Amino acid sequence: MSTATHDVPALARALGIHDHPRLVMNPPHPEGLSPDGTLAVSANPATGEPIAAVRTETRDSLDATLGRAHRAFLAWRNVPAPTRGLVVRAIADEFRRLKEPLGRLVSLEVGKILQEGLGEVQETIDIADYAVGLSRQLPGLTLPSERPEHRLIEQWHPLGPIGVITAFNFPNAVWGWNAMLAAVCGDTTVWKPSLFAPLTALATNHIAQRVASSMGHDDLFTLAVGPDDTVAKPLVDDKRLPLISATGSCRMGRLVGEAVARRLGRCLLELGGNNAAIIDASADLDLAVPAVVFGAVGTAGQRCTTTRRLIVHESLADEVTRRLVKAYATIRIGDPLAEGTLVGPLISDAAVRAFLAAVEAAKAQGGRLLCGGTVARVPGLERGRFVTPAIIRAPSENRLPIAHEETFAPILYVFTTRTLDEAIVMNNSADQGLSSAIFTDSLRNAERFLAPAGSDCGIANVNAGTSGAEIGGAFGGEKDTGGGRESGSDSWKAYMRRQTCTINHGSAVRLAQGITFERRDEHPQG
Ligand code: UN1
Repeated sequence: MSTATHDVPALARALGIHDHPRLVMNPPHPEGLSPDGTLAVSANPATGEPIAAVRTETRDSLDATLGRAHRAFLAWRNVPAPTRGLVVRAIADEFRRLKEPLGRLVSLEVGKILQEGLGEVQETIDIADYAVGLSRQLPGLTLPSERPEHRLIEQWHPLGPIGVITAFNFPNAVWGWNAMLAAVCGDTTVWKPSLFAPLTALATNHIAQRVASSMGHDDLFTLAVGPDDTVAKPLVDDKRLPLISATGSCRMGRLVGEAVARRLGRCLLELGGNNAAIIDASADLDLAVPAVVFGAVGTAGQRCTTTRRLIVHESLADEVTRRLVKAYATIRIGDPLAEGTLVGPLISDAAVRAFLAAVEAAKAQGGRLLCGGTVARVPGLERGRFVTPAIIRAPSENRLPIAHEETFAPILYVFTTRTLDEAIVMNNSADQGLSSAIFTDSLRNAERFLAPAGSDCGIANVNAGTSGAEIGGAFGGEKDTGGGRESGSDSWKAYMRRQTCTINHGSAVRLAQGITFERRDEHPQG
């Protein structure tokens, strides 16, 4: 293990936050919120040791932050979109330059392996590039007017400061999806990050704002670190934020959704997933098995797109589980920054407890534990939150109630089916509807999976796993996943307000629907 990779002061210097007024090195408290609530202490989940802390907001400072974000919006909305794109382009370049230290910080703070930490920063670079292209588009429509000498158009205007609430597992990229689109759309952002990842948030936000300020635009990106009652709740309730974009649990999403609906604001919710992959009788197992392994154990099972359920044709079930168990046996669990590690720690001791409890529940419900399901001992990292990824085969009648719960950990429940119809019903039986996949060499089965009566999820892949979406498509899901769409395609529309304009270039008043509104008894035209 190289010490340089764990050197937080060096990372802070590389990222330009070493003298940030909100950063506190060597915090005098264990991880979590300090007793007086003024510090969010971040820990390395591979060691349990605090690494640094970020000063939290007070009610007053939060109000001031919102005021600054709002004032910045009033100016930013008037900057031409392609000029806004130039700022985002410069931000993308800075993230390119700092990809390595920022990716390391992500790994250090939330425990994902370095490849995935770097991949996450790349995802922010990708969405920023996408946003730059969009800054020359943001297209409205011209529609045919029913009236002579009239024109009917739709245009898109900036919406306002956007509240962004993110989870620990993508502490950089999910902000990127929101903030980079918001910026080209003419909006500013106020970001409340997870208390598990305040350092990544401080660095990420600072990098973007430093670039924007150097180009003359202050307060485009603001950060509000703190617990839910002093930060998230006031954001969610604040009318100055016309849109709240929130990523996290279904429970959190319900609270946010209700509160924002009460003030008739807009919500963009990206909540949990209980994603399944189907392997049909024709599937190429050399392709399917590695894809399922990445989907199930990547990011230690802590993606909202993680493969949690595997639905296998009965003719292949034994072979698939045999190959999976063999593949799991080769997975190196350990320091996420060490070369060769594939599975890092879970985020917290509570996550480890939830993992163990789910495994116990599955066994009590008749599930057969094929491998893993224990705490993993990693030499030199005894206080790390490591577990051995579990594969659990459901009993023959496929009844396994625990599989309906999203445990944010690497547990793969395996079910067997006889027909594709049965498999699709099972895929769709989850409360959530985020991601899904089918592995098949049958064109007909692939198309049936994608047809209206097929997968009910926001993401449906063929011969590609449930996780690891590119930024170019819209990202999000149905049912308890919350219905929001972020990232690519036309997700930008959520960050703008639509205006429909009727322009009369004639000299007569002409009413729609053929209405005449005058005393003479005339027939309407057309
Ligand atoms: C999340 O887990 O909240 O598709 C986001 C993926 C990533 C994003 C996951 N691109 O797995």
